[in-house]
Amino acid sequence: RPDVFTFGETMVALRGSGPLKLGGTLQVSVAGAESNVAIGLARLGHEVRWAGAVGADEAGQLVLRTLRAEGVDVCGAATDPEAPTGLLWSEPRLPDVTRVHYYRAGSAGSRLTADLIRGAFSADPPRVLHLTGITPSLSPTARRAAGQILPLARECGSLVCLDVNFRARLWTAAEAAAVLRTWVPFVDVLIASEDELPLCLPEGAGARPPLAAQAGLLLDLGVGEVVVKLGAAGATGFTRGGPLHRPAPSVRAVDAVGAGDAFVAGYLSALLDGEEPAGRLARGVTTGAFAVASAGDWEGAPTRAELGMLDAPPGTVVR
Ligand code: KDG
Repeated sequence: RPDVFTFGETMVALRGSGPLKLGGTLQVSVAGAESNVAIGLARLGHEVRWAGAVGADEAGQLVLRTLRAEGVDVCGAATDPEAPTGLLWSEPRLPDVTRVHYYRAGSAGSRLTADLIRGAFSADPPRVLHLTGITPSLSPTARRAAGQILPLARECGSLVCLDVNFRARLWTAAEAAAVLRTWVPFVDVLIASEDELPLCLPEGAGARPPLAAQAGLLLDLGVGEVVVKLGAAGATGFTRGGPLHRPAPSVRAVDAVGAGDAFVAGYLSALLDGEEPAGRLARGVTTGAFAVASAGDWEGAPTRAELGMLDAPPGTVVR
């Protein structure tokens, strides 16, 4: 069975080099939180299946060709003849501030259905199901697809990993919380940034208890591991065994977009290899650092042989 099954919307990504309103040249690639994770895992040698819908257009071909080229199984992907592939423009506005503009309302990816996702999952249930909080924000059908796969994953013995990935441009915090809270009982590994974690807490948990107390509430609800991504400060994992912190390797920051997805890929890779939480955090912050040090969401994801490269002193030439 595949190591990981994931699904969601993957779009064409157009990346400018400065303010978009000034024109200039764009670099064309693809982006989607779940497919970023899929590529990160495939580069590390894992067997990964991605499902989602693309339009019957050149942009959809670019998405599928890219995923295939990266070794991601797309046999569960569908082409929707009635809607276009979504589009994302990213604009590096300041050295450390990137603005993202979505053109995805009504896109093929947002119209993914429960039938499509159930079929792709059931064809060969994976060891790990990975999903994000972006998918339920896309449309009622996408929300149903994600909601229905959770009990199925439990039945099939797949471990469930959820990355909250709250996108304020797509829905409100109240809408997100109403959905994510109902998902928590099905989640084994819950990954979030510090500001996203409260979206998963039960109603009445108070405005914002301390981080360890938030994690404690989630562990009490049956989550096995709560992992909080802290950006340049690294990540902290909470399990019944207590908290564990791992600082991030320091790198020259080029583009932080995609770092969270890269972290998830590294974390799950180590989990699939049977590593303990400390080893999972260590690989997560390493793959996250690769993403920060490279342009693009997934392009800089390391292979297994490259994982040790961050330890090389500045000026190293590998011959
Ligand atoms: O995590 C990076 C993602 O934000 C990017 O790839 C696009 O999936 C995306 C989204 O919905 O923002």
